[in-house]
Amino acid sequence: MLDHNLLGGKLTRGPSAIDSYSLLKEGKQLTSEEIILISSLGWCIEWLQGYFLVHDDIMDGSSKRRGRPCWFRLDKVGMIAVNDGVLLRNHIAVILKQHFRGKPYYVDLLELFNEVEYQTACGQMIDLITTQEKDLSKYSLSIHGRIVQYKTAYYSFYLPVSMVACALLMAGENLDNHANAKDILIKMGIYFQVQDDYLDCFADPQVLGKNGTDIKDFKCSWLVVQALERCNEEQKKILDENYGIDDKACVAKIEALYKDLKLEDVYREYEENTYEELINSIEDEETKLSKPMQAVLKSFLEKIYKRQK
Ligand code: GPP
Ligand code: MG
Ligand code: MG
Ligand code: MG
Repeated sequence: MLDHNLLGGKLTRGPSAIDSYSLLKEGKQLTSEEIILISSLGWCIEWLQGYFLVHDDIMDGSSKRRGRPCWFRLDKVGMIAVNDGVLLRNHIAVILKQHFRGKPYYVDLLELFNEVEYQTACGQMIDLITTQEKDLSKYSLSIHGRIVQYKTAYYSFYLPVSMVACALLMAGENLDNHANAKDILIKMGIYFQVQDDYLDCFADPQVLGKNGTDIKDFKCSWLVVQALERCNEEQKKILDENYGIDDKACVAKIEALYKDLKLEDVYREYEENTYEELINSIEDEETKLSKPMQAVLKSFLEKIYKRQK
């Protein structure tokens, strides 16, 4: 179960904790204890991610993940996957207890994981109930932003930096208040999920390691929101009649509509503008970020800019 659900992904979140810690220590050599502690924290995010994905794939009715069948799709697994997700989630507490029980920031770490899991589950809730209502008139950029801020940005971007900041602050390092970085991290998380929504339809499934499900699932994806803003009456009819129907021909009609509306170009422009805006706000004097924190944020941004999977 662990081999299937913890390995084989991009590992963007776990190692970013270690990179961030090194950058914030400004090149000072890490002790072997620090390396073990920060690596354990990095792995906690990967276990959290493993748990989210096992459950998310059931909820989204997905078939592939990381180039393999989703865990619940295996004959020997099925709905046992629900409990496996709970086990993955509970091991975060096991890891934290093993390595951090005696540290002054132990409770802060536990609270951080609880808070972020709660935010993610709230995002997942809005993501799912909007698909039940099947009402395209409710889909807009602002509801999309709300869903993705909660379901993705907190755990993928705010969590790694907060975790590292927590370990550093409590270890007595003189770190600037990372609250200023929070807005930027959330914006980056939204950008990351817009990429995920785009790739769901436009990426090669072989490269992506998963098949798109957003169209058949009636998701409030960035693509459908852009389509709604640009379609004429005839195209709106295609959306109304085919979006959210689990049928290859209906999905193909939506994909063709996205191509007609040139959403690939719209996305490319969004990506360029967002990248530039993020770099500007990281470097903006008004944001009052220290040079090491700027380096952390830039390294996150470079990792995701123009990603293909
Ligand atoms: C990504 O959405 C969001 C998550 C993986 C959070 C799941 C939260 C839970 C509480 C289970 P997505 O469905 O677009 O991701 P993907 O495209 O990888 O399936
Ligand atoms: Mg989902
Ligand atoms: Mg999903
Ligand atoms: Mg997705």
